Amino acid sequence: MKKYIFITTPIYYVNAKPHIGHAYTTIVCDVYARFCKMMGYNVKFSTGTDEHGKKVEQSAINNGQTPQQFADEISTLFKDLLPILNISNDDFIRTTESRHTKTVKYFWKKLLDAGYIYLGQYEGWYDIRNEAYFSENELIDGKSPLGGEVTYMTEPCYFFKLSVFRDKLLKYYEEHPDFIFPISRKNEIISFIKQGLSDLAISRTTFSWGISVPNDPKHVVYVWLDALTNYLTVNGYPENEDQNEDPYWQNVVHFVGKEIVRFHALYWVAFLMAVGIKPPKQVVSHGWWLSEGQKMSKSLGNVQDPYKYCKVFGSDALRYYMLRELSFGADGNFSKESFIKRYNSVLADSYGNLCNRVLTFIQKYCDGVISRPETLTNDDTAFYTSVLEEINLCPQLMHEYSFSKYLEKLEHSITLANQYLDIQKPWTLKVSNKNRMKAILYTCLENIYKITKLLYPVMPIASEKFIRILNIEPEFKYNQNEKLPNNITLGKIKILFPKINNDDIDVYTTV
Ligand code: ME8
Repeated sequence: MKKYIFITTPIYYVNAKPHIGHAYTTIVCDVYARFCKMMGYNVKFSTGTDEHGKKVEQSAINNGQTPQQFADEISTLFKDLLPILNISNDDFIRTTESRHTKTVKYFWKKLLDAGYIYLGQYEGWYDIRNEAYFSENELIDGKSPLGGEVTYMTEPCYFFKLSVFRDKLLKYYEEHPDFIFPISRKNEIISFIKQGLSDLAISRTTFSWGISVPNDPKHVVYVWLDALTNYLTVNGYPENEDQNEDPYWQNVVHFVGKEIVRFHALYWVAFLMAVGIKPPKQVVSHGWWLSEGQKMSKSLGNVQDPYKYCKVFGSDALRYYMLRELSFGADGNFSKESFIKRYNSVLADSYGNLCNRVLTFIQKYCDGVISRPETLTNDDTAFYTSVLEEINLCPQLMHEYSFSKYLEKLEHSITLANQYLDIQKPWTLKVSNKNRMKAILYTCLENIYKITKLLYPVMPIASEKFIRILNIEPEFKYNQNEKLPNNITLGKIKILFPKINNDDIDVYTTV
C-alpha cells in the first residue's frame, strides 16, 4: 500500500524579510519531502505566512502601511524565495486568505461546542514579539522567557481549557515516544507541563488585525490558534472534515525551530484532542543559526540573505551547506568563510572535479561511449563494496533527520571514488590496455551515478544535470540495487560547481 506523508514548515511572520533561518527550515522540509518521494511516498508539503497579530499590525503602522498592504508585500518575498531555493511545496498558505478564515471560525465553533471555551479576564505580561502572555514568575530579568520585551496588560478574553489536558498530553507523549524530536525537547515540554498548566487565553481585544471571533467581533482569535490551524486549512478542513480518515493526516510531520516546539507539541495537540482530531505524528525541531558567531540582527548588519547566496553560488550549494554544516537539532554558525570553504573543497574540488575528470576522460579517450565491462578485478569489487557500505546507511540517516551524517557518507563515497581513480590510473592505460581503462571508467561512473542519485534530495539541480550528461532521463526513485545502464553515450559535459576564487561577495540583506 502506498504510504502518505504531510510535511509542513512553520508559517513565517510577515514582520520582516526572510533570512537564512527561515530558508533553513524550508530547505530541510524540501529535502525530506524529496527524499520521501524518492522512497515512494505520496507527499503533501506546505509552507506559508502568518499574517495576523499585534506585531504585524505594529510593523505595518511603523512602515506607514495598512496591515494588509504590509502583509501582501512581505508574504510575496517569502513566496518568491521558494523557486529561488528550489522548493517543491504543494501549497503556500496565507492566514489572510478566506479559505483559512473559514477554517479558523469553524474550528473555533467546534472547540466551543465541545465545551472547551469560556469567557474570562486576562491579566499578565504580554510579549508582543512572541505574541504570548506570561505570568510575573515566568519573567526573566524583566523580559519574557522567550527574550521579548513585555508590557502589563489586562483584557477580557476567551480561554481554552488547556488545564484539563494535562494527563492526556502526558499519556500521549508516553504512548508516542517519537512524537517530539529530539528527545531533549520532549523532556523540556514534559517538565513544563508538570509545573502546572493554566488555561490559555485564545482571544484578544486590544487590537483588531486578526480573524474575528464568531458571534463576538470585538475579539480577534489569538494569533497562535489562528496560525496552527493553517495545517488543517491546507488539508482541506472543514470540507474534508473527517481528518481521522484522511491518509495525509495519519502522518503529519511538523518541522519547527526549537523556540516553537511548545506551541506545536502542546497547545496544538490539546486543541486537536479537544475537537477529536488525531494529533500530528511528529514535531521535529532544529536549533538556531547564528551569523558570524552572533545573533542575526539588522542593527549588526549580519543578516545573511538567502537570495544573495543563491544568486552567487546556486541553490544547491546553499542547501548543501546548510544541511552539512549544522548538526540537526543543535545550534550552528553560518559564515561566508566556511560556506566558501565547503563549497570549494567538497562541491568544486571533490565531487565536481571527480565528475568532470571521469566525464572528460570518457569523452576524450572513448569518444563519449562506454559499456559495462565483462569482468571486474578484486579492486573493482572492493570499491563497489566500500561505496555500498556507505550509501546503504543513507536512508536510515535521513529517516533519523541526520542530514549532516547523510552527506558525510556521500562525501566519503566521493573520496573513495577519487582514491580508486588515483590508484587505478586509467590515464596510464590509454595505449597499453584500453579495455581495462574503460572498465575502470565505467566502474567509477557507475558509483558516481549511485552517489549522485542520493545527492538528489539535497542538490536536485546538480544531480539532474549530471544524469542528463549521461543521456539518461532522470527518475528519482530509491533503488538499493541501482545500476547504470549497460551502454552510455555522453551528452554535452557541463561543469557542475565552478570554483570560487573571490570571497569579496556581499551576502547580507539590505533593509
Ligand atoms: O514563529 N535559525 O514565525 P517566525 C534557525 N509565525 N531557524 C530560524 C531562525 C534561525 N536563526 N530564525 C527563524 C513563527 N527560523 C510563527 C510560526 S507556525 C504555526 C507559526 C525559522 O517568522 C525556524 O523554523 O518567527 C523558526 O521556528 C521559524 O523560522 C520562526 O519563524
